[in-house]
Amino acid sequence: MTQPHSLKDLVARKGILQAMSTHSPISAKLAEEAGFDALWGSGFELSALYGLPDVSLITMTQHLDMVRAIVEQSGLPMIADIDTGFGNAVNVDHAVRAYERAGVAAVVIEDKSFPKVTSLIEGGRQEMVRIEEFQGKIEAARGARRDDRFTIIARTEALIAGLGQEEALRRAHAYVEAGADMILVHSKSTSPEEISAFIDAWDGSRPIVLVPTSYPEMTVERMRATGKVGIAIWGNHAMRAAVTAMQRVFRQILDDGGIHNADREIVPVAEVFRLQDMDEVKRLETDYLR
Ligand code: SPV
Ligand code: MG
Repeated sequence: MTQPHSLKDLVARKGILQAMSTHSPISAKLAEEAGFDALWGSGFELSALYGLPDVSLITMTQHLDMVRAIVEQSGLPMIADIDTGFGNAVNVDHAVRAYERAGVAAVVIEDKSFPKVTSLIEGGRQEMVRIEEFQGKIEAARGARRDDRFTIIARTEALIAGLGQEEALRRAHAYVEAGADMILVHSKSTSPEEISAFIDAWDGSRPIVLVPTSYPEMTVERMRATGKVGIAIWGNHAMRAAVTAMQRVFRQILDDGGIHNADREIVPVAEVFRLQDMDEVKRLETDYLR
């Protein structure tokens, strides 16, 4: 399914959009049924799905293949996490063309150097590229898109790297100057104060995108009250929910020596058939198998 969504227009119309993390078409379908506005094509979740750390090991092809499979199964706008853009501005040009063709609504490009290290890890190596270099990447992304409704979100890791508010603001302004449609500012602080200080100082020239994984007191209501936040990304809750459920059920099956109790805790097979659209298979068989 192609997605002629304009995330920029949706934010302007609806206020804060809530994007749920996805790592598979089935997680995207569940997010859509639950009522989220958009999908986050998380690099962290896809890395975890492969059992790998989120340190630029997943290739663009692996991520794009999954994003394509998700977009085919969901009508929600997809915000693709393309990390550092898989290299320099030349790689960004190539990536943006490919992701736009795949039907995604937006990409997020972050200002760390390639290969990157996942943001929320304690003591992670957080190396940034120069501001001018990242401006070139944003300009390359703008130059590569065919439809200007395709939304380019510049992500600064200045707070993650411990460089402070002034540097985060300096970078965010420089990225707007280079043509970013929105600014994602990430923080691993466990209280919302660091992000609140950034938002207070922000001029509001572009909507802010937040991923409040480490500061969960930042609710949608609180974000709305700032008048400056456009998108809330719930960054890894699909994967963490899946891990929680599998750990619980796997343990129970071993403890019980059978599936008799676990079966009461999980959806019936019929629910998976529904998500796979087996009714459509039955219809096709009825109509065409002769
Ligand atoms: C992701 O989900 O891949 C993100 C968010 O980029 S975080 O893992 O918090 O950096
Ligand atoms: Mg990521």
